[in-house]
Amino acid sequence: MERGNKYKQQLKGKKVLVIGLGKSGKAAARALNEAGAAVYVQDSKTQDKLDTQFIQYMQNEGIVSYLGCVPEDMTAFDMLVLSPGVPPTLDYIEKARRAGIEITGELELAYRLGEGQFIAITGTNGKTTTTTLVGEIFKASGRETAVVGNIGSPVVAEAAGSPKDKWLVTEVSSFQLETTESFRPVVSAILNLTPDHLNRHGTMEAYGAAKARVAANQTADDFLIINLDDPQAYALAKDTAATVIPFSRKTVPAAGAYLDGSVIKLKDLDGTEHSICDRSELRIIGDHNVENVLAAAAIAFFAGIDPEVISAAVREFPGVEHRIEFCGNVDGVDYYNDSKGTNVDAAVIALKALKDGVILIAGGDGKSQDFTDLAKHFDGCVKALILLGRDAPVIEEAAKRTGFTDIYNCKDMPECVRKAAEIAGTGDKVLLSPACASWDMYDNFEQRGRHFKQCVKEMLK
Ligand code: UMA
Repeated sequence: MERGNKYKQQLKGKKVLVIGLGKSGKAAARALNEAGAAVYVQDSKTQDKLDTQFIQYMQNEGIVSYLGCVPEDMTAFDMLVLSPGVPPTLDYIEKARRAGIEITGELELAYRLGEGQFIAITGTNGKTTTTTLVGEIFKASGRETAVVGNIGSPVVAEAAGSPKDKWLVTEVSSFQLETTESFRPVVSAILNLTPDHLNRHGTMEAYGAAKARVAANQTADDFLIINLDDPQAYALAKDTAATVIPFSRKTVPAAGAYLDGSVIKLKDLDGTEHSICDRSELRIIGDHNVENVLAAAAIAFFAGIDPEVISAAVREFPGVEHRIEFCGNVDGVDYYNDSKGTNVDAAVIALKALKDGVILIAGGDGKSQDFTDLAKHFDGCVKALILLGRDAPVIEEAAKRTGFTDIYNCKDMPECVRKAAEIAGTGDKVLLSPACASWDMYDNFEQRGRHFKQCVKEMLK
């Protein structure tokens, strides 16, 4: 019997508690309900703070909820399905684990509930750009494609009941991978590995181990596309049985994707080479984007897509919102929205791409990061630093330690943008790349990025 139908049968009548009622939890609860499970839901928020439409759905379907509280008896359930933002180490979840209750996540559930084939892309940075580009290439090839996951749309909504010829191009986060068990993508990718989410994972080892789970169940028939130029990321290839395919800007691998001078090329397992395009033809800027293109080209190629289709899609790709997104020129100053720069490494990447004359707006929820590496990149690149959000003082301290003193503290985004406009001269670039999560001031990085763009737009009027 097929994977999805078999699992549906196992779910019938099972008592499943879905934890977290954001995008993932709501989609998981719906899929479980449709599969015939007895669904329960829990969220730390009270009912008045949750989606009214979904509350109505739960009432109609007789789904029991624990809102603003936790169930007293966790042993009453057969399985827990965690949303990615819910740490598996919470007390009541640990209690259930100790009682032998199965604990899984939305990604694993999605995998079990359908037949679709997975492409799974992880890494600290570049996931969304690479996933979007891979999605574009797959669509251009004529395959039935859904672009899902950490990128913003729950996997289970597209994967449950999916047929074998449907491709789920999935951005996967370490949070989602932490709870996988049998998840096995046809092609996986690890783009890079630098410190992030250490407040959740504790150590770099644990964070890396979560990322490595993307290839844990792959076999030699599957491919792991991995960054040869990033030793920490590349080390994660050691435990997989997948066929490992490197991509590199610096060396020519035996098979994989690489730069020959300025030409992006692919090399098949038998040594056959294919030119994709010159890097100057790309519409997205920076070395990091060359890496994203190398990874995307290798992913698509080893999933069986024609190099000509890859070449055309890569040349046309305009980039993604909130990633070094050009949002206008006001009085000779370029404004860039990089709200997705939610960690130090991402912000450094944006600084490197813009090179010099940068007025940097940063700050937010710093996730216990060390900002020294960010501050080290200011010299010769950043003219002024404008800070906002909860962990602004931590960044200020790191900047001052490196001798950087052109620092301004602002209370909100409009004040930041006004200050930046006041400081910037012709030819300068104002960059929002916070190096922090947005959660101290906004619901998510998209809302923060849109607010920045709105502030810029108002100056354009
Ligand atoms: N909640 C609890 N208890 C907790 C934590 C959260 O009840 O301990 C509840 C919250 O009250 C809220 C719900 O859980 O109602 C939110 O769940 P969630 O945080 O898992 O968020 P979702 O809306 O389901 O969005 C998640 C991803 N969010 C996180 O991983 C934090 C989204 O990635 C993803 O797009 C979405 O699933 C669809 O798959 C966002 C993200 O910030 C973009 N990801 C991190 C990143 O990229 O750095 C990993």
